[in-house]
Amino acid sequence: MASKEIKNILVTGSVGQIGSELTMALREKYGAGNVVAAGNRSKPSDELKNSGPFEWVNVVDIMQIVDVVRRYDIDTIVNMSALLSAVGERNPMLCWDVNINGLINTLEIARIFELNQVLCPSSIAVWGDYAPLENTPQETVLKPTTMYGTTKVAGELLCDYYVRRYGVDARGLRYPGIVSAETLPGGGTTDFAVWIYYKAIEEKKYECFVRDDTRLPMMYMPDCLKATIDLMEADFDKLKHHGDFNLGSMSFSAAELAADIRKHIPEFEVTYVPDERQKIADSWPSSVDDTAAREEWGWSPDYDLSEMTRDMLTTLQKRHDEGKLYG
Ligand code: AKB
Repeated sequence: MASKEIKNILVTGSVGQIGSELTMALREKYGAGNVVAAGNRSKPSDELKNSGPFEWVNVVDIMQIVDVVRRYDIDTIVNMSALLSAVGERNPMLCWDVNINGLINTLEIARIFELNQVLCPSSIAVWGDYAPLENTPQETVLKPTTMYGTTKVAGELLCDYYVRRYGVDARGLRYPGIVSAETLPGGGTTDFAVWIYYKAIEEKKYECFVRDDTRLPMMYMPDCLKATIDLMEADFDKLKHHGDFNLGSMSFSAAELAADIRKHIPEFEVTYVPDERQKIADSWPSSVDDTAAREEWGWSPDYDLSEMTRDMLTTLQKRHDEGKLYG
């Protein structure tokens, strides 16, 4: 089955940390009018709302998605709607509903309307008990300990099922923690790696909710956007995997991250007060083997920790000086 041309894209969850920047990157590439941003409850930024079409869509209601697909002649859906790991543990039923029913609605629409492609991100949260947590292989035991991880495993399996059973072009990648300076993350375990930069600029101190030796795979937003768009544009015939590509970039502990920030802000102080998110972080890998992504669609990251830190601090300091650190 050859890849079909991407023309009109719907991004659900476009108000979130990744969705907001991905929508803007897709608008740049495919034309602002051809990328519909959809949100559910959170208020979209002026940039998102004014730079192209914006629609309110609750992914759990299939007819709301159908309506937008018909009106805008959508051929590709990027399903970024999800409850993340920490917030998912506080409301497991809602997490299942949004992450799974939202995804299967999208896949069903792709099947019925013969869409060109569906992309649904997965996460390092698919791993847990029994998986090797160093250089975690592409193929290994998937026994997550959270509802979020459970929905991500089920989501990967659903994508692969729709590829095999119906010939739907469904793709997905296992995002590490994503660090970015535009939209704050909401409800994840890796959020500390974003907050630490904001607090370094704002208060020169941060109380971190995981232990100092907590080492997780992370990625800077420009690499996340590159990976997502590269996978969307990859030749389907060259893909052996579909919904579950491991995606590596950098790994660091919370203490190493703090030390890197201290190279720019020597007085920066971090205290470590682990909460319920520590258990989630402990169940996730510290690094992943992304050979399949490198071989099948040419993945290669650009940023390391020191480049990311320099860029994050420069961007946030500028916004702070203009009195709009939080937008
Ligand atoms: C989370 O922390 O829940 C997310 C993720 C790694 O999928 N950022």
